Formats: sequence, structure tokens, C-alpha cells
Amino acid sequence: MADLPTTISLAEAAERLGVHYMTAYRYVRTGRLEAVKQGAEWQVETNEVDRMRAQSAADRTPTRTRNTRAHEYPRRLVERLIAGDEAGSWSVIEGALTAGMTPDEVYLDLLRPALHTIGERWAQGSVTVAQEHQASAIVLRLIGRLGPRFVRRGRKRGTVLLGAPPGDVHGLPSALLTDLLRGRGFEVIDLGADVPADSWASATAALARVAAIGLCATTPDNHRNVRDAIEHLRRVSDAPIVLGGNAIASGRHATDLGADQYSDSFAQAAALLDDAASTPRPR
Ligand code: B12
Repeated sequence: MADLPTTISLAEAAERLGVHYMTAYRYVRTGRLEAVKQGAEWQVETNEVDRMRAQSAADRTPTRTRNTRAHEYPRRLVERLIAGDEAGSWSVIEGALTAGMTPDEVYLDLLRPALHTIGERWAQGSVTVAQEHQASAIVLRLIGRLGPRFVRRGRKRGTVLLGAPPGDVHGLPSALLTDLLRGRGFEVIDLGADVPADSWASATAALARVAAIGLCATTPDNHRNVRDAIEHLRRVSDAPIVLGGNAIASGRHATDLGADQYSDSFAQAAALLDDAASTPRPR
């Protein structure tokens, strides 16, 4: 019969791992080693120490190093976000960047999956609403730190307007998409979450020219508001409207709500918006 895991102090864990106490503490803060704080002491399960020892041995095998680590980043980020640890979350991202992940990959292969996992755990009841809110606030701050890495100099390829429909509080998808598009040379105006229908129209009318509009619809059963925003936009602009996000089931669904195009991925959304921006329209 397998031994049940027992709990040891962080100092003992450091000894078993053959590292200094401060190194083990850094592993905890960056999510590489799972530990629970009891009073003033960190406690670590012995099987977690075994896992990390096995991991370190695998990491010493050169061909496996990068993949093994890349696979670990989302798990470590989820852990730090749920713990409400902003500095630790940033350390995970810095580690991923140092290991060669591009800022695009950090958004698509690290932040996006981490948000999905947090959403699943919230739905299962193992993450509280407060933890989900705190994690979202941290992600917003991480995006703030990563944003400058997407800035591109030179002539812009057109202005894209982004945001979420009325009644939809999910502002992170448009914040992520903003940077991804800026990295591709677009000027992007992000109106953020819960944009009233008439504000979509007034913002568009106030701009000299909008090449394309991207609507990020995440909240379920909010279709009337999506349709309403699109109707208001149509009154002031002939720019193509690309609709996407968790709440939109298919291309048919998007066109039924009045949009021109649909995509279920940011990569494709960028290509669609690119097409829309470079197709000449009568002024
Ligand atoms: C963070 C979050 C919140 C935060 C929002 C904070 C913020 N500032 O954004 C808070 C806690 C406030 C919140 C609230 C709610 N949430 Co919420 N939330 C999430 C969470 C964890 C992450 C959302 C996110 O940013 N994802 C990252 C983006 C990048 O991923 P994505 O949406 O899949 O985007 C991809 C595609 O959809 C597409 N795409 C996205 N946008 C666009 C736009 C365009 C133009 C295109 C072309 C493509 C495209 O490309 C992306 C990349 O491939 C999700 C979980 C999840 N699966 O996403 C739940 C989730 C979306 N929430 C959910 C729910 C139910 C709610 C609430 C209704 C809960 C409640 N009862 O109050 C409220 C909404 C209230 C309201 N009136 O809007 C559910 C929706 C379930 C469903 N049936 O669809 C989810 C899926 C959680 C779950 N697993 O159940 N939420």
C-alpha cells in the first residue's frame, strides 16, 4: 500500500531538495512548490517534495527541459493567482518570458488557459467569487505590465474599436485582444466592459475613421444587449463588425445577432480584423 503523504516544514523540504531555505521559499512564492501556511510556518507535503525532486532530475536532461517547464507555467500561474499573490504571478510570467515565450504566447498559452482553469474551478465551487475577482484584478495589472512589450513603432494599419456589450462585465478579453492587435500594428481603442449601446455609437462617430469593430461577448444570455449595441453601431458606421467570445456559439449565431464576422480565437480574430482594415470602403 502506498504511504500517505505527510507534512514537513519548509526548512526540512529545502534540506530534502538540497537547496537553501530562501531558494525553497522562492519556489513557493513563484508557484513551483505547493505549500500551505500554518501560522507563521510553511508546510509542504512530502509527495510534493518528491514531485519536485523528480522534476529537477527531468530538468537536468537537456532535451526535456524547456517543454517540461513550459507545461508547468499555467499550473503555477493558476496557483499564484488563486493565492492572490501578484508578485508571485509576475515571477511566473517573467520566468516564462526568460525561457523564451513571446508576449503573444504569454497571453494565449499562459494567461488565457489560466483564466479558463479559474473559471472551471469557480463553476465547480473550489474557487470563491472573491478569489476569482482578485485573480481577475491581478491579471489586469499583469496586462498593464506586459502591454508596452506589444507597442510597435511606425505607420498604423488602421483603427480598431473594441469592447464588451452592455451588461457584460468581462473586460479582460478586450484588454488582451487590444495588445495582440497593437503588436500587429493596429491602433486600438478599447472601450472595456459593459459599454452602453449609445456609447458604442457616440465613440465610433467621434473617431475619424474606424477600420473594424470587435465586440467581445462573454456573459451568457446577454444576446439582446449584443444585438442592441450592433444596431446602434450600424446607424453611425459602415465598419465591419467582428463578434466573438465565450457567449457566441457559432458564425450563424454571430450573423443572427447582426455581426458580419465571427471567430472563436484571437489569432483568427486578428486575421479577420486585418482583412477588414485593409479592404477599401467608400467614404
Ligand atoms: C474573469 C471572469 C469573470 C470576472 C470578470 C473580470 C473582468 N474584469 O473581466 C468576474 C468575476 C467579474 C466575472 C463575472 C461573471 N462571470 Co465570468 N468568467 C471569468 C473567466 C474566469 C475568465 C474570462 C476571460 O477573461 N477569459 C479569457 C478570454 C481570453 O478567453 P475566452 O473568453 O475564451 O476568449 C477566446 C474566444 O472566446 C475568442 N474571443 C474572445 N473575445 C473575442 C472577441 C472577438 C472580436 C473575437 C473575434 C474573438 C474573441 O478568442 C479568445 C482567445 O481564443 C471566465 C472563464 C472562461 N472560460 O473564460 C468566466 C466565465 C466567462 N464567467 C461566467 C459567468 C457565469 C459569469 C457571471 C454571469 C457570474 C454571475 N452569476 O454573476 C458574471 C457576469 C455578470 C455580467 N453581468 O456580466 C461563465 C460563463 C458560463 C457560460 N455558460 O458561458 C464562465 C465561462 C465561468 C464558467 N466556467 O462557468 N467573470
